[in-house]
Order: sequence, then C-alpha cells, then structure tokens
Amino acid sequence: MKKTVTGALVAGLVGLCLSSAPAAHADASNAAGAVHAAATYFCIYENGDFGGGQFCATPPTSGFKTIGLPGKRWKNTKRSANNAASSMRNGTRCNVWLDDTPYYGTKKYIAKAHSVDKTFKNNGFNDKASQIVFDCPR
Ligand SMILES: [Ca+2]
Repeated sequence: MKKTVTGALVAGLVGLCLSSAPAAHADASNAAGAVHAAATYFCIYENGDFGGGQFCATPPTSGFKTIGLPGKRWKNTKRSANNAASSMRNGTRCNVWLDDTPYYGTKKYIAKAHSVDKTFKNNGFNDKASQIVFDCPR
C-alpha cells in the first residue's frame, strides 16, 4: 500500500512560507505606476504578454473576496474588462480563481499565488473571465 501526503498538510506549509514573503519595491519611485506589477496586486490584461488595458485588484487580508467584472473597465479606458482578459499577473500570496460567469460551478481558471501567465489561449480561457475570486491563506 502506498502512503500519500495529505493535501491539507502541503497547503498549510505553503501558506506558512508565503506569509512572510517581503513585498517588492520595484515601483516605489513611481507612485502612479505602482499598480503595475506591484507584488501586492492581482492584475488581468486585455492582450497577451500583459499588453493593452489592465485591471488590478487588491486581495483581502485573509479568506475570500469576489470581484465581478461586468461593468468594470480597463484602467483609463472605456473598454469593458468583462470577457476580455488574455493574460494575468498574480503578485499576491493568494490563489485566484477567474470564473466564466458570476455563478459558482462554471468554468474556472486558477492562478496560483505568485504566478504569471502571458496567454490564456492555451488554457481555453481567452476573453472569458467575468469574476475574480481571491482565496487567501490565514
Ligand atoms: Ca465570461
């Protein structure tokens, strides 16, 4: 019989390691650009390779936070951010789900903590995201 490591134990250890990670200060000299690529934000982008419009959100201290994209626009544009995201940067310590609709049980894209993805096209999720859900460790 094989022994398996429990998922709960692994998740707990990962959360412990990430919780003490220092914030990046790459954009500290440029307050207006601080949203872009700041380590404490989760951002989606209109185009691949983090191009076009951007929409960034801040995570909760812990637990869940949901942000609906219908009615939201790419920063400094009038273009809708709903069903239009093609890449993402997750600079947070949280896992982030992107949902196709604002209802649970629909197709999801999962962005792990501290990860980037330059295109959703190979994930079957291009131009689909309608809801952002943060899942942050305590
Ligand atoms: Ca959608």
